[in-house]
Amino acid sequence: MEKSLLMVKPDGVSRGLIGEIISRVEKKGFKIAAMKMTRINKELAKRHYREHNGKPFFEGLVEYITSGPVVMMVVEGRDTVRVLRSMIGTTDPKDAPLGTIRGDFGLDVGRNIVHASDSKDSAAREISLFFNHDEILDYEKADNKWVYES
Ligand code: DAT
Ligand code: MG
Repeated sequence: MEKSLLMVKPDGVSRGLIGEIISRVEKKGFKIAAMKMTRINKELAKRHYREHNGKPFFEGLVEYITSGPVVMMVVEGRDTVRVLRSMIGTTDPKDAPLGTIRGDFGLDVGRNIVHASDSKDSAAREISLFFNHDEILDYEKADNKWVYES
């Protein structure tokens, strides 16, 4: 099954949205294969967001993401990368559809609550940035036979 990295950013943690976000992921049928609360250091933040290095918002983005604890998850299921991106909504929460995490809870592109990998390649890179192999757990969810037809 496909894996993606989902992060509750410092604003999501501070605003008490961890449970809400985990709940949506679980209710959708996904498996949480790994999870931790941590504070990202500047170096790791810059590596994670390397594609944005040099953009006007880069420094602010690194400040924001390192400003407090985050909750990191490896989420596993069918088409996880694509489905999680649609569940979080577009980058600017003002434009994100209601029903998405960003659309329901945010108003500022610089405080958009969650991160989710945007491709399978990014997912593999980002997961290896934040998790060791032995932190990603292999177990079977009891509801799998109801979430998937086959
Ligand atoms: P996404 O997080 O939807 O993948 P992205 O990869 O384009 O979006 O940008 C990474 C983060 O950078 C995004 O979550 C919030 C911040 N960001 C992007 N564009 C921005 C902008 N124009 N002003 C301020 N922050 C921005
Ligand atoms: Mg991105």
